Amino acid sequence: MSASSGTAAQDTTQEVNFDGLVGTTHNYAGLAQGNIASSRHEGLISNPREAALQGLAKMKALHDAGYAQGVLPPQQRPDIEALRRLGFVGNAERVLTQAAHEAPQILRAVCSASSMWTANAATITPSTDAADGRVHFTPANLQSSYHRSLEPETTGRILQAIFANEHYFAHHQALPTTPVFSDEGAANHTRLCGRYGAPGMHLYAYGRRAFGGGPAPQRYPARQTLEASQAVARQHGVDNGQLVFAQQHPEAIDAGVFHNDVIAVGNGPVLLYHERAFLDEEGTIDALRDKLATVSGEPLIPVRVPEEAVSLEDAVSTYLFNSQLLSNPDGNMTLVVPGECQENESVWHALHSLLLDGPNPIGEVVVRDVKQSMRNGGGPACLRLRVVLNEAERDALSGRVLLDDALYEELVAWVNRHYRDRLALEDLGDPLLLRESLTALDELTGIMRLGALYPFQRG
Ligand code: SUG
Repeated sequence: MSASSGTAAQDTTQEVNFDGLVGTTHNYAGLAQGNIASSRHEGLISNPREAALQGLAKMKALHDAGYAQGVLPPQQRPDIEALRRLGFVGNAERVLTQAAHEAPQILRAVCSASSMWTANAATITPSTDAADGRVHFTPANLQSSYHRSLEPETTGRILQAIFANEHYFAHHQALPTTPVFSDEGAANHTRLCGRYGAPGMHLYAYGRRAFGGGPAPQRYPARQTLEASQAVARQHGVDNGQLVFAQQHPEAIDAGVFHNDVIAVGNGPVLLYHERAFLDEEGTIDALRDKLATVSGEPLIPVRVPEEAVSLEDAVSTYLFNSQLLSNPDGNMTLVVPGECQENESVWHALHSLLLDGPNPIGEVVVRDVKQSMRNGGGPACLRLRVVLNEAERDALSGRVLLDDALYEELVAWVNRHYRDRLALEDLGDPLLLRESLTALDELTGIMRLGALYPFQRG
């Protein structure tokens, strides 16, 4: 495994994957409707330390292979301010113990470590594709679920702290928090291109239209609306010629594909997808082919996985498509898949026969164990937010957020110092857990040089 920044010698643009550090309260609360793994594992004892170390090990492996790797800090959980907003009063410990007694379901939600899945943190447009030549950020409102709707405010603050230089970076408010503009961020957005530094094509996948009706899933919620995707593209000033909006197959959502990144992944000119990812497969692929050719001169390389090779059910249980597809200097690509793919015979076979031996640039498969996250429906691709940056933009980053050996060692030691290796739902109301979490976060902002990020640090 080894990485590249593109083929043109003068192009310094790279994709930087910003992974979310798993928080101290990582647990299995069964909070996410339509996410089969989350429902299936409700009540399981979690291991926050192992979860955080698995995430860091993935980051380190990609860093060692030469890919640019970033880190995003977790959010403050338990979210005491969220409980106060719901009428719990007194000091933090009282608020916590009262919630544990009176509203254990709400307590679960305000303890979720769901900010680890940074593919849902925001949608990003690289400077090459934005009208004003800056990198644009819109935090996802995540309004489909209460526990995730607690994230956008802090997400915005974290992104603004890291991408602070206004000359290079532009930040937007999250879309209005209402079902019409339901937005789950980059998990439903894929940029296709030739070189990273050349203009690209933006595929926005949505689950339903808010206005005008049309097909929609029957069983599970569609978490992204067309109207939300259009608004984000408009905020970022992306030209119409660079946009394709495609509806997810409602049957896929009803089979547990709650985000498009559970059923498709793209990188460069390659789109790896399951035949039931999109409602109109042919129309979507044709539109992508035409627009990519016009925008970049690059032929689209669709890699289609048919139902007969991998069923929707296997795609959802193994997260084959929730892989990271990464570019290498020799023009080949590496696919980073979760361990579950290796455990499923038909998926493992398809990986070799269709992908590795097929007519496409995927030349290597790397298996990573992120089981603690997978049990909540978060694979390798959920754990990272892709930000395409040129050299000047990378130099303009604030804080210590690009992984190197020293930062990795410090973060591993920090996890080992502060994280529990066992957490049951009954432990969430433990005032000690709150104290441990705040101590850990306070130390983390020091390690990452991010200043006072969290409400408890701001008074
Ligand atoms: O929003 N799970 C997350 C998983 C997000 C995965 N992200 C991407 N596909 N990009 C969700 O469904 C479960 C939390 C719990 O049940 O404890 C949860 O929120």
